[in-house]
Amino acid sequence: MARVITVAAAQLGPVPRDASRGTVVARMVALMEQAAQVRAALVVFPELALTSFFPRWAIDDDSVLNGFFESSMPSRETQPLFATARRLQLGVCFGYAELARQAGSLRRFNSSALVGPDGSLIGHYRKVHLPGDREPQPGFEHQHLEKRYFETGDLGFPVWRAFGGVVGMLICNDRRWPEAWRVLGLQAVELVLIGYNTPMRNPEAPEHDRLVAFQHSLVLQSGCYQNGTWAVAVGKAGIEEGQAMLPDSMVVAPSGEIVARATTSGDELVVAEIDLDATRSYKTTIFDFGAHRVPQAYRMIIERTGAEPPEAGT
Ligand code: CDT
Repeated sequence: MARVITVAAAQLGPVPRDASRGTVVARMVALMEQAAQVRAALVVFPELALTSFFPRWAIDDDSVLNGFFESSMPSRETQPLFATARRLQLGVCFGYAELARQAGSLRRFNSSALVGPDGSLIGHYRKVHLPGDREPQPGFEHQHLEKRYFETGDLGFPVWRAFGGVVGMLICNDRRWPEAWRVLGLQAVELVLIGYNTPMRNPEAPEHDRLVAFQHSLVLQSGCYQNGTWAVAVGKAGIEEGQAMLPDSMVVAPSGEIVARATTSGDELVVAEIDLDATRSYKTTIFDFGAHRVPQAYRMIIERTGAEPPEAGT
């Protein structure tokens, strides 16, 4: 039996540094209204959706830095996202900078939240792969200081039973690492929700700049195909505070085909009707992990080469 749902990638155009949460949340609510009109079950927003991509700046003043973080979720300012989800019976996923108080100390993560159509929090993920630097790099027009502002996510790569299927989240740079996809794939993931902020230029390797869009779709298409899953990938696009950010939000099928794609660099809803059962014809044939994947052979190879063995079953 088909498990068909409509999903929407809610691409955001630039968010200025001084944009209030209220203005960004209002833009997000407008996109949620559009998603409800096409009867979407789920709308997905970018990484760090609520603010400008602040890791481009070296910020030394903690009170300024804290202004980009959420110390509770929902908060007074983000509550409208939860209320709108409930009012429209619409799931929502969005990225935000998380300031957590754990065992008396403050911890910072690059996180995403998954909210159900009843407005309650289904799950929460903390980004594992943090690109860029801890210290500002001399001569770079824009910094990429995620290592300065965030700790490595400590929640693993969980999946949730939601929206009629098995759902996981990755955040931006995570999508470039096959093991992140595979840990989700080993849990039979059927829909991966991915927000990103991808600069069009990488001053560390300008020779990659012409390939930014190609490598973005390459990892999404291969991650989906090799794990028999759908993905919704959503960017913060356009020229944000003088820095060009990749648009190209898309929905990718378990076949690896792109089924819907953004056509602008601004706020735009990219909609696709997807059948979660389309994952079956990959998970039960060419990528039937139980039948064809041989973890003990990987272990043997790793032992022979002297590398650290992975956890059992991974
Ligand atoms: N936000 C994020 O993770 N962006 C990275 C840029 C890496 S270049 C320093 C990405 O993988 O898209």
